This record gives sequence, structure tokens and C-alpha cells, in this order.
Amino acid sequence: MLKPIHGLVVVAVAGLSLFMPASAKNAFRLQMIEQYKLQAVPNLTTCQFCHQSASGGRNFNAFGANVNQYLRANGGNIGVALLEALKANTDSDKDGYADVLEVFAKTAPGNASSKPKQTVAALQASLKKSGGVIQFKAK
Ligand SMILES: [Ca+2]
Repeated sequence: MLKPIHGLVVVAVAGLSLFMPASAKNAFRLQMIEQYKLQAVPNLTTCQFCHQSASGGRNFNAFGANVNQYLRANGGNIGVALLEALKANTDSDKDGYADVLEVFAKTAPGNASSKPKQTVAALQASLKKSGGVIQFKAK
């Protein structure tokens, strides 16, 4: 009976070691996935949602730089920072779609080559109908 349990522990620890060195702020990434409802969009759940590198680090993309500003302005509260960044209605990557519309459409707000297929007007209407930016508030 102990062997299978021991095996599970080894697998769990090995799994952690895959993620831990990737980013000291993995908790931020997990919060982003939850808050922005990106669980079903694996290509958006990497560190590159906010960072230039897939391994995270100090260099942010344009959206990450905005989130970082709100993080500093709100005492390090990532949940508040993630919402405030969307409420600002900024188009961080300058692709014509505000960050909140990209998060709503499940495209990358810090990558100009990733943008919604719908028109801005159509997305704005859908966002409003579904409850607006506040749906991305931390729980
Ligand atoms: Ca954009």
C-alpha cells in the first residue's frame, strides 16, 4: 500500500519542479488564468501573457508592463492589478483592440499578432451584454 502512495508523491514533486524554476511569480500566472477565465486556452496560459520570455523574468511585454504598474500602485495585490489594467481600457499592444476586449475574446493583449476576429463594436456589445469588465474581478 505504501509504494503507490510514495509513487504519487514522487510524481507530484517532479511536477512542481517543472513549474517552480520557470517563474518565482507562478502564483500570479495562476491568478491571471483564473481571473481572466483562460483555463480552456492553453496557448494563453504561459508567462508570455505578460512577459517577453516564456520563462518569465524582468522583461514584460506591453500588457505586462501595464499590469506591473497597477501592481505597484496597489500594494502588490495581483487580483486588483489584473482588474485595474482592464478597466483602464488601454490597447497595450496597439493592435486596435483594448486589453479588456482581447481578454474577453481570448487573444493576447500583449502581442499585436494575436487579435480578435470580431469587430471592436461587436466585441464591445458582447462584453457589455455579458456583464462588462467586472466579470474579470478577482473572486
Ligand atoms: Ca490589443
